[in-house]
Amino acid sequence: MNMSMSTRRTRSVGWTLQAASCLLLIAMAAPAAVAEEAGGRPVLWDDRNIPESEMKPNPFNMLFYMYSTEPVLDSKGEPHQHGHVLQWIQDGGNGMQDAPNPDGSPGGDDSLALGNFNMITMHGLDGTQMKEGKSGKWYSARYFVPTIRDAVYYLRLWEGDDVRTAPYYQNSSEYQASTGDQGGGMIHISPATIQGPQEADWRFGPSTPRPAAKH
Ligand SMILES: [Ca+2]
Repeated sequence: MNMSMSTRRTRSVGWTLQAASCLLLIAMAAPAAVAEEAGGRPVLWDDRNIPESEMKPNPFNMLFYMYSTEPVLDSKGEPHQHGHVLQWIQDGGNGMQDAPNPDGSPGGDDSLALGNFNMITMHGLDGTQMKEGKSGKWYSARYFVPTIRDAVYYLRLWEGDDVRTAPYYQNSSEYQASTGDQGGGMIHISPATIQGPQEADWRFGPSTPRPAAKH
């Protein structure tokens, strides 16, 4: 990577951080929206208004921003299409990325994250959110604010815009964070390691077919 590319990338990530801050302020003033439910947890999108019922203060002073600066490749070896979706998943305690349920919800002891969002739409990384394109890059439109003190999280990227029908998924496999522990497919977010903003650049493992529905 040459210097100009590096500078551009740094500016791009800086821009998205500013955009995320603006969106956070807008969201705080926006009217309530209806949340879906999945496995007993509300489905909250990073780029949509937060329902008033889910608006909570930042109890543990943790802000977590996430993205992929390298293209994530799909089952065909091509960059993922914009509009594909990612789940931000909380491990239930067994330390494993359990396979999803046939309906696309987190399986095993896992569940969607508790906080201000748990679903992310891939929009590319450069400039405004782009609905068209196949960059395989994404960023969270907001900082994640967890509403529990300690938990371990991971990402699941689906090859489609609906977790109920997307044919393949990929789990996060590695990350690079600004501080705290480094690497692995799962990250521990806790006041002991994060105070204020932190960010992580994620990579993903191989494509896996979605589990078949049981009859
Ligand atoms: Ca688990």
